[in-house]
Amino acid sequence: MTHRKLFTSSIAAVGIAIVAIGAKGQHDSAAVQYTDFGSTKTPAGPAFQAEVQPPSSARIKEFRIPITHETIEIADGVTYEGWTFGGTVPGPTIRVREGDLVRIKLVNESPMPHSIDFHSARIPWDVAYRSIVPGEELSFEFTAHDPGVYLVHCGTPPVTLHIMQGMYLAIIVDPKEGWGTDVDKEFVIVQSEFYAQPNDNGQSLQADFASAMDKRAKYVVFNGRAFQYKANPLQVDLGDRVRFFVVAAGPSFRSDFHIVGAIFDRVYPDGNPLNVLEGVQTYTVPTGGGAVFETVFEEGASGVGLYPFVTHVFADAEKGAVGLIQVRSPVLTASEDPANQ
Ligand SMILES: [Cu+2]
Repeated sequence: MTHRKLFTSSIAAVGIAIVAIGAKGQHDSAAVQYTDFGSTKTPAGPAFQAEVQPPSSARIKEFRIPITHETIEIADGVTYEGWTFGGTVPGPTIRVREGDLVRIKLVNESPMPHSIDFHSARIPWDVAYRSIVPGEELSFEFTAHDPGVYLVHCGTPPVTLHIMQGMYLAIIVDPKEGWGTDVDKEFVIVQSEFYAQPNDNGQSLQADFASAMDKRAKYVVFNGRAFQYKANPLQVDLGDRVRFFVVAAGPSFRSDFHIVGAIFDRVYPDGNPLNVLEGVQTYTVPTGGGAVFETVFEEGASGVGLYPFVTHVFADAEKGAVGLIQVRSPVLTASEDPANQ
């Protein structure tokens, strides 16, 4: 699929508003893109939408991020009393370009104090990342100077609790000159873990802080739910170059990211293309870090078939951090054609 098709569908899908300012015909760089994550929730069923679209050309990007407390599904049929940015766990992926001005409006619609910490911003912690009380709003802005893929999380103490409750998301800052390759599909994978125990009414699970302090996770997940991409594989076509933006939200586990049956021809630690590794089997994304991974699925080299992606810390993969990529041929081969069965 081409970039252009992807971009067109993204505009329709997320319902963002691009508001031109200044004279008619002015270049896109004089536009403001406004996204309200209270009204554009990331689809979470049947699996959290992992595929992401390129950033718009607007040089100013504004995001309204509501904080809410929600009952979320963290494994098949297992619900959890979580805390969210934008109503989902993880929260919505934010995507901007290097040099963009990013304006954040955080709105606390929950019954307790929370905050937000952007690893992509160079900004005073005591001003931008302070906790806000129920009903309070906080606005700040930063210029996205540093390309990469970063963790965004709640930093209100105890931070372990606020992260394990689900308060994290990924922000992608695309390099000014692009990533250097043309990809056909891009996916965001946020790894995190849940520490859970039954709640008082026995309906849902709730936080188990003692387990969190012992690092005894109940589930380790990609994009908020155990095994969701095993049931609903990520779909790519034969011949596709695929880029993965991987973030390890923790609160305490890293991600040793690996695709069974594939090799990454490039990995950018922290997502900065100045850091480039070639020919990588497994790369560790540290807790609180991110990395960009690229591979090609082509005939004779990771061709048509199924490819598990895991954290190669297998005790964590057994708890849910495993998914599948399905590589399909746009044209059926003789053995796949039902007419030949
Ligand atoms: Cu919080």
